[in-house]
Amino acid sequence: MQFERNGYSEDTLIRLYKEMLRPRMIEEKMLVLLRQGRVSKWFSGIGQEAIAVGATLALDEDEYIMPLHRNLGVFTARKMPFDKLFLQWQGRKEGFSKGRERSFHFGANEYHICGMISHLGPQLAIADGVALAHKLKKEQKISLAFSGDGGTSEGDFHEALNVAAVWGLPVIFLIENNGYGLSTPINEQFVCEKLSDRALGYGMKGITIDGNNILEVYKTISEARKYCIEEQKPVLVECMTFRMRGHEEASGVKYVPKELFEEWGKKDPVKNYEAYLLAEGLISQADIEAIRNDIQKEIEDGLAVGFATEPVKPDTNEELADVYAPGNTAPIAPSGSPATEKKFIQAISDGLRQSMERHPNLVLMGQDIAEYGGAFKVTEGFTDLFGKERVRNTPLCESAIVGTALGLSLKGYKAMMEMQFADFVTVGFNQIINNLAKIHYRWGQNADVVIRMPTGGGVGAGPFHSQSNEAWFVHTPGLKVVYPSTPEDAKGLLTAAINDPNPVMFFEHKALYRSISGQVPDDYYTIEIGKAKTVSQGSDISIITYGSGVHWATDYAAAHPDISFDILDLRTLLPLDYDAIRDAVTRTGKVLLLHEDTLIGGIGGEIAAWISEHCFELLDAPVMRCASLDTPVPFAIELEQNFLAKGKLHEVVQKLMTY
Ligand SMILES: Cc1ncc(C[n+]2csc(CCOP(=O)(O)OP(=O)(O)O)c2C)c(N)n1
Repeated sequence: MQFERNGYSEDTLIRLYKEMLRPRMIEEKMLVLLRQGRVSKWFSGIGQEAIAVGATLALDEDEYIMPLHRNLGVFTARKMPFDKLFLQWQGRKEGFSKGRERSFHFGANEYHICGMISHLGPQLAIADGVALAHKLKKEQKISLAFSGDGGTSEGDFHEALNVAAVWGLPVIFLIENNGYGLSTPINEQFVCEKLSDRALGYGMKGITIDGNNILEVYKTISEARKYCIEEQKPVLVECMTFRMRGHEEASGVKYVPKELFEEWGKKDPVKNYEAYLLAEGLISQADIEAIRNDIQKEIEDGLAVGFATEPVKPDTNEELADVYAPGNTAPIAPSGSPATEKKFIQAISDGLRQSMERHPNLVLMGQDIAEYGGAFKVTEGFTDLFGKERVRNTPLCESAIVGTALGLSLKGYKAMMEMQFADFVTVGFNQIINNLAKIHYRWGQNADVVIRMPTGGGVGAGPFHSQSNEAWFVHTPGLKVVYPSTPEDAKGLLTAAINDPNPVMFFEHKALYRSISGQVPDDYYTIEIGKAKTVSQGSDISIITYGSGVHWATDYAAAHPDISFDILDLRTLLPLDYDAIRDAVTRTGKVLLLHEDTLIGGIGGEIAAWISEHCFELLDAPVMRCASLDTPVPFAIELEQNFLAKGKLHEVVQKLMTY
């Protein structure tokens, strides 16, 4: 192996050595503990240390890194104390994730490390968001995200690189090409000659280097960093290396030809670099011994701390409390200004505009939302008011934009993403469910993101522009799900969602956009998330509903004055307002749960279960549900009318009345 000194000082050369030796020695110890059953799972990076260490040391300490499961060297080079790392791997409360995460699936803001989720590819777009924050603040900084060779086959890889290229983001995408993705060799993963060739397709620079040569990695990443900052562009760096152990320790290496271990064993990054330093007279055997002894001591001390701590004692209240980030969410009343009659959609636009004025750190992203004003024109005129930096058209890539929103949040920004239609959330689903929703519980980072979801049917738009998919998100701890039915609520709940430091799925029924009007205070105000509203009090039947269901219920009640209806508008589906639900049950003893969503697995089932568990004595009849047909949403207007819950309302009301 050929090492080029490149004028690096002796200090730098020795530092690189020490930092490469630390993860090697820690891993060797972990493998012993693993065999003794004292550590549960281990993904080895032995043989790949030069990449994690060289890249980390080439960056400033306050530049975010998005590492993966073989990058212990990132964590150690950022000087995370070994004792705390060991506590983390043991699942102890004193680790980085209070025992909630395993192996390398954690991050820490003070070390500027964003922890991975198992799905690998989603890491990449988070780096886009961090880089966007740097760009907006005109900071001379970059972010760096890792991918394996296998991970490059994920759509997230393509989306993240494309967004970075189109937006001119200073990101280094670093591929560790170690020959295998679990057992799959690279010739079954991709057929381009080099993975760095893909850069050309995104209009960015790509380079392939020897990932086992620490000086080559350090120099390449240092230069790439400079390039990213000066040119405000991303770079793709492919580091050739080899996985010297199994995918994870339990899985073995039977499928890897022996010759490869021999060949790559000769290219060991630590031994070769050590030999170079010795040959150049930069280090002596005695120095090496001393360095090894120091690291050994650090490991032994850390293990002693780790073994002395007790297993975590579960505290259910704390577990539940950490699902959401704390924040001041007290409602803000309008300051007595007049109210104006506004359509539902104007109220949303109003709330968004006033939030942009109130929060200079709020960035809007979505397809066609800039000059065009969005598919429904919610952001029309916004670029004139706030500029294209803060009102951003995105390429067609929902997953990357949700990831970018999270990256912005890491840097203290707020992000609002407009899904063009709620149906398209499926292609951003993973980032929402697994990254946004879980990140605070996992390692204390909040996701200050609102996703606006134009939703629902009734407009003859067919199966992919009409769905009600709110229940998918209600089932995901960590999200808030808000669903207003009136213009006043739409504005006040949207401003509240943007204030809230947590991820909020904000549903806007498209059929209400221009059909519903109401008085909306002109001033900025917020309405508390998690509070339902009694639309009318009655004594015969309580209809518990939200969104378009509120209008169906009130229309039906107006047409049937002989029945005394109690109507509760939930407004927030997660967290639910159980007090208001109980009050509604108390008033009538007969409950009808109404939603446009289909029946099976809809939120009506959840509320019905809660009522039967907690309000059984208050009931005079079984809780009944009125929901749409369990089919996809059909196109033909006759079929759609047949599908929608509205058409069944009369039947269910009669059933309940005659019970
Ligand atoms: C979306 C997803 N699919 C499959 C897996 C299972 N899995 C975990 S790591 C891995 C291989 C990854 O290979 P590569 O990206 O080359 O990284 P390496 O493990 O070689 O460092 C697979 C298939 C996963 N974690 N996530």
